[in-house]
Amino acid sequence: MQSIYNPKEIEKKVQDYWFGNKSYEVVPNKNIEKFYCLSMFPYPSGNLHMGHVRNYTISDVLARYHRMLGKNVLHPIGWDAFGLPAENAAIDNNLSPNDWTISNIKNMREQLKSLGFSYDWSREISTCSEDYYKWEQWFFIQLFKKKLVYKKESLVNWDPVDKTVLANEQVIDGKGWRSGALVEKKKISQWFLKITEYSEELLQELKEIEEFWPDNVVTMQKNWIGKSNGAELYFDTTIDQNISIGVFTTRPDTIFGVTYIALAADHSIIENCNSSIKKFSEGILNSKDTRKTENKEINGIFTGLFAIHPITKKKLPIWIANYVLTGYGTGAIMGVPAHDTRDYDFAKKFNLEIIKVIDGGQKDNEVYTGNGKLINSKDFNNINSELASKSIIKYLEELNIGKAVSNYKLRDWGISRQRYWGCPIPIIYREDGEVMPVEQDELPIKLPQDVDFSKSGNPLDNHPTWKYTKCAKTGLNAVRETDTLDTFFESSWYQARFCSPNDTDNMIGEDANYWLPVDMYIGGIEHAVLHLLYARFFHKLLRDQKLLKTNEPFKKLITQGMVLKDGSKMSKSKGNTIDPKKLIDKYGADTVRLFVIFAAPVENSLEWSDHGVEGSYKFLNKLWNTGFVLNENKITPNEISTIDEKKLKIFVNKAIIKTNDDYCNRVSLNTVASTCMEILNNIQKCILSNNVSYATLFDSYVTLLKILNPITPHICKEISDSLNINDINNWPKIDEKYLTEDTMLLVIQVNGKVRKKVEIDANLNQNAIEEIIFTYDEVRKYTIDKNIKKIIYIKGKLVNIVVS
Ligand code: ANZ
Repeated sequence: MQSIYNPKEIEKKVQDYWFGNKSYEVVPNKNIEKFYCLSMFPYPSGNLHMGHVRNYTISDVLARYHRMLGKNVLHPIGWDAFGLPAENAAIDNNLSPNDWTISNIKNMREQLKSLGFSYDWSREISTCSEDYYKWEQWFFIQLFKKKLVYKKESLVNWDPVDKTVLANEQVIDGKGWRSGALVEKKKISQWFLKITEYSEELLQELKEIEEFWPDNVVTMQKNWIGKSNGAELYFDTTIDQNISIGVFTTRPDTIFGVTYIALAADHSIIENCNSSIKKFSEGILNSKDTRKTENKEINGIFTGLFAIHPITKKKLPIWIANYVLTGYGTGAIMGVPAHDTRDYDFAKKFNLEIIKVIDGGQKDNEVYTGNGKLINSKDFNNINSELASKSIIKYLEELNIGKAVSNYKLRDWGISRQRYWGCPIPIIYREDGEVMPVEQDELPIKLPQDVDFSKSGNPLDNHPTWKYTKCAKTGLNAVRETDTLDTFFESSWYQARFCSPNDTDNMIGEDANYWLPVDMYIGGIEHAVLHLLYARFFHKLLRDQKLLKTNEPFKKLITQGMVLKDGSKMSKSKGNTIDPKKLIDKYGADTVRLFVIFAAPVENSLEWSDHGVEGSYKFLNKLWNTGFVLNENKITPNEISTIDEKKLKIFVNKAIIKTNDDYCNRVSLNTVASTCMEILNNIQKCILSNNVSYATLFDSYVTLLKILNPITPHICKEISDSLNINDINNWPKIDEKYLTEDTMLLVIQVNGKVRKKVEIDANLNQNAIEEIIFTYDEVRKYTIDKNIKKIIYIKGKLVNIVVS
């Protein structure tokens, strides 16, 4: 063993060994418990950043730990390789998005390797490869046949900077999630995936995982699905006997408080209105302001039309209001100003009647939105809100003018993008008007390579020849769909493809039923809604396609915190990034790994500290030096049994139990690292005091290496090779004997006089005790050169040396 820790040299050597031996390539084995550990795969932007390093170190540590328990661990990596940045880079630098992406992948692959991540590299996938997107096209066709994908003209969120449509999930506070531009409304024909058909399942099956997912993510999923229980009620109108207006309400108990009806700006009734009202509605629809209604100034217009209250038969004015959302519920509401804040504001602004029907002890002129006793509600007076809601629904159901319904906020997923660098949608528009999928044997529909990015708009649409084709069945002329798929489509099923990435006959092979669900999924909280919801949805689609057997893709989820510098997020735009590559060059991968694990609990944000990195490096040097010392000279005697020895054994054994719990149940990795630091300190103290046997020191050190092995695998392998430790990859065993501190106070007498009192191991036998007592100066002083006649030992209490 070399005397100096040289990470550069040993890390390269160890990595070559892992790679050369395919150490982390796995195949299914029904006799071994599996563990599928996955990090959210990276977008190949060019270089790894510290956020990647943190994310991938966490999953690598967990993968390595579970391997030490003897599990069959799948730990794959790949590239989420389609998307706008490649196209933008192509425009800026006159490069092909494909070349740009491939060269970025090459670079980042090397960086991942330099960190020693234990990936099964034989499973590497890239979503922009034809082998991958071919299956998306195949699946799109299956969904088309099942009518789970459809095209419709719709108002979309249009990002004027990226010149593309955005899904609702990609609009954050009215701005594009990538460009940050204020999102506009535009009407175009789009492909949609019917995620709404799975709303209830997406909600119900959360129950299978919510115990293992962070609470906030579960809540965000629930809120996004947004189930409301209520009723749909029908109001006749004075327009025509046959025209009624359906409203959705969560408060049927307030029916006697309805004083007007309000419609969303795209409601069909508006066709019956005059042109100035139609113009007003269009104004609302074209409003660029897509922010939530709460922030918008309330506005509306009276249509001149009336509805009839279903019970009181009173005439109710029909208004158009900007706070009634299009596409939610029925796009119409019953206005109850006394008990709904928005309705109250509206009624105040336009001088509409306010009728109090729920008594919750509120003052006059106060909106009360809670439950209470019904008043001014005829036969339903004095009944509690909840019961009244039920009775009123029942009453209206009997009259056939209402029914109980649930509504979901979740909207169908718009998957069309007017961009080049994505998966082409395998649809053709035939000259006879037929819209149909291509034949399966035409797949993949490849992206053309000769693309001109200098024109604005969709490069696929601009391509001179690509879109012109013929229908394979009829020979009729046709044009291809030039929209490509939203890149969230690719990241929704990669976890299943990793199970049989090279299968050329199936989208997902049988192996997926061995590996899935992912046992541990690690990624950023920014994916709490978008990616996780889509991936859950896809898993159910694939299950219903009989390709998978489980309901959920990710059993346990960990959302790691951000990496901060000086309190703010590390980002290129802030210019406060730390380049992982430079750090690895300077300190080695193990130091970087140890730092990101030790510096903070995985779910918390991690504040960057150069000092902390130095500290990690120092610790690894100390670890190395201790190994060197233990290897070179057996400093302490082999046969000795002291309190310190037992203390060290107890400490180490307890540490095994604690760190096992930290790794496995609590996923508290920073405390594993701190426990390792304590073990090393204890070992060093014992070496200095020279009163612990070599065997115990060595065993303790081996245990330390094993516990630390998942976090800093290079140094642990190199030291264990040097010290001939051959089971470094097995989790350490506990010695049950050393779990409790069992000591006694021994009184040592010489000829009946107390000469020393000492705390010693209660389990020592008489021989061991007789040996120990003569090591104390106080005892030796009275016994040296004396004739020892007898030693009397009273177990667990006292020893009397009789001398003459
Ligand atoms: C009458 C009422 C009285 C209401 C009351 C509330 C309180 P969630 O929980 O979000 O589902 N609503 C229905 N459709 C709407 C739309 N398209 N745009 C805006 N608001 C709409 O809310 C359901 C409630 O939101 C419904 O219950 C309706 O107002 C309103 F004291 O009906 B309520």
